[in-house]
Amino acid sequence: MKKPSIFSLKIGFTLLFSALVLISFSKLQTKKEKTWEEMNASKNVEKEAFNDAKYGMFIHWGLYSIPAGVWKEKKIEDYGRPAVAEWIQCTAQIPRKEYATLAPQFNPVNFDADAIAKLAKDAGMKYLVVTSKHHDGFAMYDSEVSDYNIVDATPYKKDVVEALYAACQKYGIDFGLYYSHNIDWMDGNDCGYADLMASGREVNAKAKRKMGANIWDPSANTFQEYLDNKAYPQVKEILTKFPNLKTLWYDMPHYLNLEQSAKFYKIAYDLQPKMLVNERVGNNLGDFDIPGDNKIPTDHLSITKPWQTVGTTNNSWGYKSYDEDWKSVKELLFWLTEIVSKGGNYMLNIGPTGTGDVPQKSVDNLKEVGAWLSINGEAIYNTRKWKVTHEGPTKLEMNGTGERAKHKGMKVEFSPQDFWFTQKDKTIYVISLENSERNVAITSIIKGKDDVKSIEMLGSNDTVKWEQTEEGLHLLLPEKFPSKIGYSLKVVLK
Ligand code: JFZ
Repeated sequence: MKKPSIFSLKIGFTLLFSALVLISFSKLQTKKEKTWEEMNASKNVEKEAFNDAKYGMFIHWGLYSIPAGVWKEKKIEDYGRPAVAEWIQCTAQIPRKEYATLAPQFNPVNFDADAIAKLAKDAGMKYLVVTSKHHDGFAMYDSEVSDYNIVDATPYKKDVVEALYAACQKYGIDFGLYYSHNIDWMDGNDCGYADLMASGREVNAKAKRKMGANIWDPSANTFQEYLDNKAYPQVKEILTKFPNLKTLWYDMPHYLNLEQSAKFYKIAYDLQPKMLVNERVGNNLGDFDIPGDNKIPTDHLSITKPWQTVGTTNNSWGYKSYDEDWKSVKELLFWLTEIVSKGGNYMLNIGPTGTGDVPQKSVDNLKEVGAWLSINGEAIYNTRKWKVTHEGPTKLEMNGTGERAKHKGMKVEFSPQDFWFTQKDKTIYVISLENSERNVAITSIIKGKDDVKSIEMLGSNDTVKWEQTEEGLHLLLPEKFPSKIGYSLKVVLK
């Protein structure tokens, strides 16, 4: 057989070499970092599922549940603001070593993860988010990164996040974690305040007030060392220990720069690419927005991302021993209905006590709302906002935790002419929170614009009598109402 000439060998090697270069370059290309837009856009299915879920449980639980709003016999309000119980270390400026003496006292023997997950289920909640580490820096899971955690630093020695994670899987409740990535009063130094001021970046009012920074007893390490040695590694470890999360709920990002927020987002994406990250990752890098705590947005039409309002069952996230100002069932139904009619999600908080009990009023009210949802849930879950969110005489604005606390013992009354709307395909759901009248008129569903084919009351087999004109719908409702509070109509359009 004729030997190949030098020339053809050279050609062969050149072709082989260029093929290798091309392959490695294309590999590099595929390795090219994804942009935030690409990572965010890859979660559209999960965003739709988030928009379908509508209602979930938030849990704030930690060392702060022991003092429960009181430090050295003085209420948190008498130290200043914020007055929510989980801020006690900051508001009362408790030195790190002194606050850490709570850890050996933490022995929540009454904690029952199964009961809490079942409560979420019975409450009609579709997901649950629990504080894995709040601003005090104490981890409620078995952390390898820091011994300042419930397994290594308390007599209880059990991983409550793991227990809740397993219980939620048992009841089919989607699971998420809260992580305070910027503020950490044990190890976070000044939570980046000095870096922020040195950077010359635009500083908002909260940042000017050093809101949330540990300025009374900061840790000796730098903020960057906190990020590198605690925050980034802990986020990686919770996303590795709990591999099937639906959402990661970062909080209070105000001092973080774009690069730091982007790193927190990327860590989440690389470990759980289908998990949604909330806007408090910072610098507008969230997959879903949070209009504010206990805040129902009035500008919901300008919110382009999926969004979620978080709310307390009284006026504190962490358990506060003397806060008995519980939202009534009717008020909770108002929050849920108003938020869902505007296209949002409602995540409602419980604050277990230092012994692991859930306040009974929270349990009772959540179960009542769950009973309402077992009849009216079709008007809430899997719906989207309609062109009209609400009609009627009652206008109720909810503008934040502090705001509501001023309306002590808030009474919410509505008229039988107050209606909220949701939509699914060619069906409009009409929700009322009063059932004192059988003769009602709905002016937003007009003949010639939204012609009605049929109307039924959810949970009832009785006939709804109706007539539609250019002025709207005139109805005679059945004598019996399926729910104690209000009712829902399923209005199918032609
Ligand atoms: C934060 C935390 O500080 C608080 O302890 C709790 O965890 C809550 C859910 O989140 O509080 C906030 C954060 C942001 C706003 C208000 C309270 N905000 O932007 O209006």
